[in-house]
Amino acid sequence: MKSILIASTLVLSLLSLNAYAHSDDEQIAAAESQNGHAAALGKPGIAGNVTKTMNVDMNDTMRFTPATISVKRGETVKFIVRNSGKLKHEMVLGSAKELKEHAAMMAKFPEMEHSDPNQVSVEPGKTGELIWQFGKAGTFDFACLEPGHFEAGMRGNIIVK
Ligand SMILES: [Cu+2]
Repeated sequence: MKSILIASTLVLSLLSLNAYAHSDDEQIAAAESQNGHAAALGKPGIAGNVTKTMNVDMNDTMRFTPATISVKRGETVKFIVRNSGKLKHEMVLGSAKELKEHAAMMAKFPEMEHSDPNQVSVEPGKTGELIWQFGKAGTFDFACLEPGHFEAGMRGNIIVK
């Protein structure tokens, strides 16, 4: 009886070791695919290459309109982003994971100024522009990372076909 107990304890600890290793591998795989994902999104676009212009509205109900945007692979899109609310909003392109991490950082450091080519911050009543050349086909994400806005659902998808 005792030997069975020892054996099953051993099996259990082996199982948990295996589970641990497995989740580690998964984390690495997830990180790798995330990096690939970010690069697949594309790169800052050049104004002269714009083939499509899209109007996006942001407002204080914490929504983007439209919240789903379809573009073609390789296409350079100019987003004309209007803030029709009374709060500051922004449109940031990225992977869901990056956006989530960035949102957490913004929550910790609300005064943090950030400006990258994959985003546009727009003051209330103003309009900003973001030019982006999309890469591979896939579904990507965008969000507003003003503190609390991402969490309130201010996000959308870009479907690249
Ligand atoms: Cu916002």
